[in-house]
Order: sequence, then structure tokens, then C-alpha cells
Amino acid sequence: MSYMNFNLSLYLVTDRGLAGGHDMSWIVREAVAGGVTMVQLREKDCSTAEFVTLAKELKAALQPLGVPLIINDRIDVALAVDADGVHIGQSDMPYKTARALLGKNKIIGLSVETMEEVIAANALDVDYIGISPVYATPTKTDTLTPFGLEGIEQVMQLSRHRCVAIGGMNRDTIGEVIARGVEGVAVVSAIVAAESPRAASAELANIVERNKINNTRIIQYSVFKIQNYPRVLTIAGSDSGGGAGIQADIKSISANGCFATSAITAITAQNTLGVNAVEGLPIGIIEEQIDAVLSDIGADSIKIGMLHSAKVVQCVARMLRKYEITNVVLDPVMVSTSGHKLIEDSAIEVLKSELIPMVRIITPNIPEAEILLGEAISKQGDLPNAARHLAELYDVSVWLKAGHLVDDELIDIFYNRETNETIELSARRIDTHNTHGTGCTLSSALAAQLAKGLSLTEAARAAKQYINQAIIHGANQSIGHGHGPVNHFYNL
Ligand code: TZP
Ligand code: MG
Repeated sequence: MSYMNFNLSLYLVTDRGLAGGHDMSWIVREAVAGGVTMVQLREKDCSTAEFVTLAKELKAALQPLGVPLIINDRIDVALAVDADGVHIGQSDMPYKTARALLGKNKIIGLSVETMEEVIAANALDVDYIGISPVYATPTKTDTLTPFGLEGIEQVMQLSRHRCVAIGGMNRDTIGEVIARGVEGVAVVSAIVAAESPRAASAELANIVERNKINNTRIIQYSVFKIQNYPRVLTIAGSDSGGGAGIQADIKSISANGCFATSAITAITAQNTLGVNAVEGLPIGIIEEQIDAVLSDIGADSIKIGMLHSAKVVQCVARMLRKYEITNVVLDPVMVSTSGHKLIEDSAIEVLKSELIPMVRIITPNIPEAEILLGEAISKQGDLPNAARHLAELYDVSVWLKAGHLVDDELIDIFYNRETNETIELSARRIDTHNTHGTGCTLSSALAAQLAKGLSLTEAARAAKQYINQAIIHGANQSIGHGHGPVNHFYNL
């Protein structure tokens, strides 16, 4: 994995056959002036001498502008001109050999043509993948079945890598591709064969930027670029194991671009194997923490997790009223993944009657929803009605998590009470033991996205992307001997 910064937004791939007699170096310079952010020199027929000469010329033009030059396929040419990286196809030099030759500071991109290749690429430290092709294109005809928009959506769920889309990318097609979550588009004919490569690039760059607003993967990639931190307070228990509770909340809030503050309600002695002891803190110190944070720093949203007793629930309700904060996500934590009961029965009653109706959204899992609803939820088909029913009962939006079902495709149901819409948030089940803290991480990511000003539905989509990626990236990590944590900072 290279540490070099690069921007995939509008990636020009050259093709001299389409240049209409224009000088390629002129086309590239014009395209960059128009807004191209990265350039790949792709030469299939010219001599090595000519390839190297052109590559040197482009490198000299692009380096001062901070635009990376990537060489297609030819590691030797990339080394010869000290290019910024290479792009390889599945039948080119194997990734590991290419990395060994180029070293860790160069960018290596890999084309993927099937879902199997997308999954296989997760095992490699490539810097980005090229989804190829999105649509069939006369520019390259030896490709496999095009991915289409649905294929892109699947890749977004399966891949841990930054993604660029290629094949048939032009002014009419790139908007919806970007809105599906890819970070950029790679373009050949729409720039190389354009009358004015500069004007064509400017138009395409503009469409990419406009559509990024709808790109949930990029919303959550925008971490740490925020100038004025939105503030999120988490009121929850401490997990000494670092995977759940306050510790997970702070990581998730930070990774989602917000400033985290905390009020600790209870201390758990806990690791990846389970909860050994729980000690609730006195009400006085819980109230003091919330007061200290809200009277000075304030909060753009609040995430509420483990509240072990009725008194704590009442204390939190009192503080929400005092500071008039309604942008609140409540994760009705009742039982730990390891089966440890974390809340007294009397607390559940006050939660139902007093606190839940005050918050904006709750994020129960199925066992918690069953307790709140007083009804069994046994299959995927029960979820939409259960979510709506809960929403009506408690006057709150509901994100009902499907994780306790056994299906391979997990479809959470999100009922937005503000807009009356029900949406499905789906993800494939990921085969891993590392799921400790997913509930805390998800509700905190949601609170962070709400603090940034996203609507409930936008925030839910962004949080879903984040948790899915954090699970994928943590799947093969080994922490402790039981259920390990997710990888909160996969995007650093
Ligand atoms: N790889 C997959 S499709 C393609 C390449 C190099 C060509 C894309 O060309 P265009 O003209 O942008 O459709
Ligand atoms: Mg190749």
C-alpha cells in the first residue's frame, strides 16, 4: 500500500488511436488544465523507446501540478521514468511481484472484471481497483460482462478498496456511477477524442463533484478534513477491552469526522471473551459529566448507549430536557453479544415511558426490539412491520438491525418517522468473529453523520457504509481470543 496521496475523481486513460492526430502530451496537459486529477499512460502498440520518451515528457509536465502519472502494465517503463505507479490487469504482472519491483511508495491499481476478482483483491494491498467495464465500449472490446449500476452497488459492499469505474464513462453516465459510491471515473474517449479535451474535462469534473454529494462512501471518507468539528457526546459504559462501549464510540465518532466527548455511566471489566464485572457509577458523577460537557463544549448530537438503572435513565432524560437536545440516537443496549444482561428491569420501563419518546432515532437489534414491542420477531419478513409498529408506539424513527437472523443477505429496516419512508439497508453477512462493538460503532457513526447535518436517511446510509467497511477491514485481524473488534480506522 502506497502512502502517496492521490485523487481518483477524474482519471484520464490515454489511447493514441483516438487522439485524431493530436499530440498526446498536449491532450494530457489540456485535460489536466480542465480538471483531470490523475493520468494513466496506456500504450499498446508503440515501441518501448517511444513509450519511455512520452512517459518522461508527461512526468515532467504533471509532477509540478501534483497530478500522479500511472503507467499501464509496463513496470519497466514506470521504473525507467520514476512514474508514480502502475496499473495492472488480471493477466499482467502479478500484484505481489509488481509491488516487490516498485517498492512501497508507488501506487498500484488493479483492474477487476468479476465479483470473484473484487473479493480476491481484498487480500491484496493494492491502492485502488478499477471496475472494468461499467458499460461495454468500442474503446476496449476484449472485456468480460459489464458490471452495470447494480454491479457497482455490489462492488461497493464487497470491496475494501478505493474504487474507480471505467468503460463507457461520459457526461451522461458518470453522475449515477459516482452517486453509487465509487470515488472516481476513468475516462478514455470522452476526453481523448473530444474537440476540446480541456472543456470536456471541465464538464466531467463538474459532474463528478456535483454527484459526490450523493456518494455515501465519500461522505464517510471525508474524515479529518473538517475544519469545524461537529461535536458528538456519547453517554455510555466503558469497555476495558476497547472494542465496544465508550471506547468504540469515540473511535467511530472520530473516524466519521466529528469531535467526541463522553459521559461514562458504568465501568465494565470486559474483553473479547465476555463481561467479568459491571459497576454502575453514582448518578451525581454521571450528571456532572454531562453538565460539564454540555455547558461548555455543547453537542450537535448525542449518542446514548448503556444505561444500567432507572435512575440513570431519568438523569439522562433530565439533562436532555435541560439542554434541549433532540438530535439524539439511542441504542437501547440491554444484553451484551456474549449474553450478559446489562440493564435492570426497572430501567427498561423508564426507557420506554420517558427516554425513548424524547430521542430522534433508536437502533435496536432483534432481541431488544422484541422487548420494546412485546412481540416475537422471527424472520426477515417481520422486520418492516415491527419497525413501523415501534415507531408509532414510541413516536421515534427506528433502525431495526437484522444481524441476529441467520440469512446471508442481512437487510436492516430503517423507518424514518420524519418522512414516513421505510428503507432497506442491506449488507452481505461477513464471515468473521470480529463483531464485538458493532452496535456501539454503528449508533455512534449515525450520531456523527447527524451532527454533520445530514438528513436521517442520508446519515443512515453513510453509517451503514462505514460499519460494513469497518467489519470487512477488521475481519482478518486478531485481537484477544474471542469476538474481536471491528477496524474503526480502516480509512486512515
Ligand atoms: N478498460 C476497461 S474499459 C476501457 C479500459 C481501458 C476503455 C474505456 O474507454 P472509454 O472510451 O472511456 O469507454
Ligand atoms: Mg494490461
